[in-house]
Formats: sequence, structure tokens, C-alpha cells
Amino acid sequence: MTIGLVIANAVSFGSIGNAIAQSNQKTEQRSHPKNHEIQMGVKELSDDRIAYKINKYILRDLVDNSTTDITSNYDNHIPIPGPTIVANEGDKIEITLINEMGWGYPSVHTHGAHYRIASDGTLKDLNKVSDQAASPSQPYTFEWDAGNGTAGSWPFHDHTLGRNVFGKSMDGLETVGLFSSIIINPANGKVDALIDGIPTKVNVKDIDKDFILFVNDDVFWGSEIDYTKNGKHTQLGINPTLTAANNSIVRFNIQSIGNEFHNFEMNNVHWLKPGTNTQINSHLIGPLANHVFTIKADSNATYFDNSKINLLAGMKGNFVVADNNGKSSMNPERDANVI
Ligand SMILES: [Cu+2]
Repeated sequence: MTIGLVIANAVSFGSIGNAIAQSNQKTEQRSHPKNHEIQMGVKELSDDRIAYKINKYILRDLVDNSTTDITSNYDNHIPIPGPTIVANEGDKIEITLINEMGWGYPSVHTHGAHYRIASDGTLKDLNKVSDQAASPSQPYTFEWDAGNGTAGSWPFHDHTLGRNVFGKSMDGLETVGLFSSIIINPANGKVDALIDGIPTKVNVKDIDKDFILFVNDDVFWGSEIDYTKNGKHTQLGINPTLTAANNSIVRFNIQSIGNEFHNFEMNNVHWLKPGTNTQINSHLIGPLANHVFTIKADSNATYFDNSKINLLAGMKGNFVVADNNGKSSMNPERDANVI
């Protein structure tokens, strides 16, 4: 490259330089670890389903002790799947579970995050230490640690409300609605994505939406988090239509509950097989497994379980990319990070 070209680039990319400086600032603010102080109720719904709901959600900065109340991000009317917790590697999570049903002993048992045995969310018969569930009169606090190496999207669910053949609460009643997920973003703030057919690292803060799709035995349950609306959480119900602005960056967090294998497929959309540069458009997902990918939303598609019997049962939904009046949502910060 000649010197002339270098100077030309320096001039024309000046605005990107500013954007990078701003983005570094943002990253620095974001990098303070947080304590997630969550009060979560367990509530019976009118249709025999039971759900987790956020009563209060405070983010406490572990360095300067400042707090942010994000409870209002969770105002919604469909409580299944349960509220998604979004954390960074290095954060701590403290969930006080409040049994609002007047009966039973629900819990939260998580995958992915670290915890001590007292936060396993199981009963003494199983964990040999203590009963870890919320009675109608006594809330129970679970402590999780999003320590090094926990980055990913993980399910959490009840593990104590179900009764086994001996009448003991050894199993969860997650299939009635007590399931949700925790997304732990990596400490380096970057995730793999497929953008315009090219394997790319994108900044987590450039993700516009997270879709959470729970693969149940015969149905998908979905929710989304819209970061262009301050991180607003919306439950989308069964086999939901997922919508994204054209050219926005979206992450799919596929989680599985239930006992069966499902082959998740999308027509018209490819993504990276996790940890590789291989482009795929279907993936076999076993019980309690997860599958996460990030793409640029640029074409409508259908997502479905491609096994015939599940497809016949209606396990499918649409991914709709909305026209945003020709205005690209790709921003200079993001462009600068494309490698
Ligand atoms: Cu589990």
C-alpha cells in the first residue's frame, strides 16, 4: 500500500476511529462485573401451567456498588418461557425464589453456571446435603457464579416440584412452564457470527436481538430480548414468528427440554457450526442440549423440526425480516469490527 492510500484511508475512516474509541469506552463500562440480585416468583397460571416471573431485578456493580433496576425490562403478560437472565463472564447471580402458589417446593437448577452444592436446586434425598427449594412460607436463595469458561446459553429449570413414584419431589415439573435460560456473554465481548457468508467476530454489544427458542417435545416456545429497545424482554408464545430488522445482527439461542432429539432446521438461512467455520442450516439437538448461532438478518425463512412426525405436529415458525425503509442498521462500529 502506498503512503497516499494510507492517508486517504486515515481520512475516510476517521469517523470509524471515533466509533472505535466510543466502543472501547462502552466496553470498559460493561466490563465491571455485576451482581444480579433477582427476586423471582413462582406463580400458578389459570391453565394449569406454572411459571417463573421477575418480581425485582437489580444489577449491582461489584466495583463501585452502584445499582441499576432493570425490573421494567421484564414487564410482559406471557410468562412462558421464564425470564432470561443475561450476564457476562465474571458476574454473579443471586436468585431469591418466592413460592406464590401456597403449596409445593419449586426450585431453580441451572446448567452452565457454577454453584456450590447448596444452590443445586434439588432436595436432600438427591444431593445428600439439604433441601433447596422455596416453601410457601420460606423463600430460598440460589447463588450462581458466571465464572471463567461458563460463556454460553444454558437452560435452568425446576428440579423439585414433580413427585416420583415414591411421592418424593426428586424431579422437576419444568414441562408445565418452569424453564428458562441464562445467557452468559464471553469476557472478551465477542462472538462468532456468519455475516454475508463470511465467518466474522462481532461484538456482543452489536447484537440487536437475542431469540430464545425452547425445543419442547412437540412445540417451540420462544422469547426475545430487543437491545434496540433497552433490552426489553418479550415472551412470544408457541411456535412464534420471530421478527428482525433488515441487516440487524441476531443471535439464536436454541435450548432443549423434554426427552427427545430434534433436528432443528431453517430454510434460507445458514449459520456457523459452533467452534468451526463450517456453514450449516440444520443441527441435531438432544435433551437439555443447546445450540447458539449469530447471523445477519437479511432473508425471510422458516424454522422447523425436520423429523416428519414433529413437523406434522406443527413444530415450525417463521423468521420475518422487516424492511426498515432502506436504512441499514449496520453501523460504523460494527463495520470496523468485521474481520
Ligand atoms: Cu437440568
